[in-house]
Formats: sequence, structure tokens, C-alpha cells
Amino acid sequence: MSTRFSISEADESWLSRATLLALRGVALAHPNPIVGAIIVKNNRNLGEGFHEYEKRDHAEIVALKQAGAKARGATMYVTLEPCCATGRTGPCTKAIIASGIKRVVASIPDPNPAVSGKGFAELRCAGIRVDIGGRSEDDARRWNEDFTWWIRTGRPFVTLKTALTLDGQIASRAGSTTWITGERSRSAVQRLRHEADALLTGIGTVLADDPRMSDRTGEPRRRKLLRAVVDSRLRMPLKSKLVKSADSDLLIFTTQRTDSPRARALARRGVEVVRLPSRRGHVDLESVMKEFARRQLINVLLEAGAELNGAALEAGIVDKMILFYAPKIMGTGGVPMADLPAARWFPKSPALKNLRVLTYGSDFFVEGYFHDVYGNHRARRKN
Ligand code: AOF
Ligand code: ZN
Repeated sequence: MSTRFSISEADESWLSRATLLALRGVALAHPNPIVGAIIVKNNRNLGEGFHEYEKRDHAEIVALKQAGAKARGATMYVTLEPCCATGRTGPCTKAIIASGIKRVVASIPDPNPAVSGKGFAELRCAGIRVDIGGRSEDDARRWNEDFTWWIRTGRPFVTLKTALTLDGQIASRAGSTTWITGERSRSAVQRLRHEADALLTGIGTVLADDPRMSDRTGEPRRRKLLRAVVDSRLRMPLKSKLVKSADSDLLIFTTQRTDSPRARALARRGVEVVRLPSRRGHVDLESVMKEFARRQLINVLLEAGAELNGAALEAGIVDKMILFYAPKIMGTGGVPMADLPAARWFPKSPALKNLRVLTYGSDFFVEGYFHDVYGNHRARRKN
């Protein structure tokens, strides 16, 4: 469906401006996608916008409201296919057609099955020229991979992130904190937290590191970053930094009763304690996923230790891995990134796909996917 050949260099530069706008919606658009739009005539910007869930208007509508009557005969650049269904807002296609826009250039189709392809078809039926693709396609996909996964499967998109040494270890001994990576990698982690709707860790990491698990970018967020801890036996210390800073943003998943004295003490300090089914003595991770989905948390960053990393990999809930490698060797006796019995696990260990490897300050960075969000999408649509 790509019409890349009909996208000029001038179009490309407007699309890249639309991409920058879209990114202003990070932490403001979920559970909706991140979208930017610009209306251009005679190489002049007549109106632009991005989607913020709280403000309801889709990116196209924000731009159309700014352009007003001047939109007639103009081109709209938008990072996602305009919607043709009514949700919280009316369809953008109708507003675009009514405005007299004569051409729409879009980065990618909407992964939402209620829209995908149908929005473009509606615009073309109304005589609007539609061009799709261009260099902004990769960015539009990358920034909406979580939304795509969520809208197609109803599941949150889970990224396992960790810092490790070249020999794959995350700490020099159990229960200790070891600085592994450098400054650049640590600031990248703050970006990842800003993009996330929830962070997930295990009680072992809380007991060892006493982390804050906060988004320290200082940039606006629609919802507080939810900090979630898997803690089957409710060992969370009342004096931990997490509990002391709880402000309707700390959730503990446990298999214990929520009317126990321990659960009540936590609840009194503003911690939400949620009881979930147990699986082999631990909190059932599928139930954790369902709980996130119920709360419309579509992007979950797993920042855990060996035990929860291993359990998450084995349960198949991890969609993407982001690994920050320090170019160092730890040696024997350290903690592996995932506690899994090699003899049983390795024969079925899935390989990461679509790998990206970058040097990162003094470290290097590897990212890859267990689930090919867009590949599956194409395969499924052929059936
Ligand atoms: C667009 N532009 O800026 C966004 C779109 O409930 P609603 O009305 O907000 O609709 C949400 C759906 O609309 C969402 O699932 C996705 O398919 C699309 N999002 N579409 O044309 C936008 N945010
Ligand atoms: Zn729309």
C-alpha cells in the first residue's frame, strides 16, 4: 500500500515536523496512539497539533481548528491514518473531507482494526489524494508499537530492560547493588520510564536496592507513573522509599489476603494491595497482565532482578528487550540477568528479532523483539 515514490523531499520534511509534534504526546496520549498533524499550503504551515488524551481532540482536529477556512485546498501531513470510527470523538475523515483538504500524506495505517485501511479508503472515495509511507514510517511504527500490540491483542506491551556486563550479569552477588553502566545509559532509562505507563519490579529488587522507581525527566504526564511490585508474601518494608513516597501510584501484587494486618498497614500508607491467584507459590503473571490491561496501562517497563526476569521470560509475557551492556567482565559468582534452568530453558529459548545494536557513551545497547508486532499484523491480515 506504500506510495513512497509519490512523496517528495518537501513532503518528507513536513512529515518529520509532524513526527516531532507527535512526540510531544509521549506520556499524554495513552491509551490512544501518539499522533501529530500539520496543514500546509504554498509551503506555509497553517495549523498543527498532536493528540493528548485529556483534551480529546485528535491531532488532525487540533490542526484543522487552527487552520480554519484556510485549510481548503491544503495538504495535511499526519503520522497515522485518520480515523473513520466514532469513539470518544467523531471521525477525523469526515472533518478532513468537510474542510476541503485536497491531499493527505500519512506515515502509517492505523493498527486499530476498526480503522485500518478504511480511513484512507473513505478519504480517497471523497476525491482526496492519499499518499502513505515515507521516511517517517519507521518512527511512527516505533512510537506506536505499544498501542499496536494493545489494540490488536488487548495486552499491555512489556519491555524487559536491564543493565549488564559482557558476561551477562546484573550484580556481583545476590542482594547487592552494583553500578554497571555509565551516565548515558542511565539517562536513557529515564526516557524509557517517561514513555512507560507502569514500571514492574519484584520484592527482591526492592529489598536489595530500595529503589524509587520514578520518572525524573520532569516532563508532563497525564497519569502518574504506576509503580508495581510483585510481592507474593507481602514482604514490602514500610520504611522503603517506595512506601514512603506512595501517592496513589504504588501497587503491590500479592497472593496474601488483603485484610491481613500487613496488607492493612500498607493500605494505611496509601499503597494499593491487590490479591491475585498464585501459580507455583508465586503471583500469576498472566493475572498481572490482565490487571494492567484493566487499568488501560498499555506500556509496562519491567525493571527487575534475576528471579522476576526469569519468571517473566518463562511466562512469555515479555514483548521486547532493551539491554545496556557495560564493556566489562564480572567473573564467576555474579547474578545472571534471568534465573532460568539452562538445561530446560535454553532448548526452547526464543531468539530476539529485529535487532538494533548501538554504541552508547561508554556502553552499548541492544534491543530486539520476541513478538513482531507489525509482522504479525501483516500476516494476520492476509488470512
Ligand atoms: C486519529 N488521530 O490523533 C488519534 C487517533 O476514542 P477516540 O475517539 O479518541 O478514538 C480512539 C481511536 O482513534 C484509537 O483507537 C485510534 O484508532 C484512533 N486514534 N486517530 O485520526 C489521532 N489519536
Ligand atoms: Zn481521529
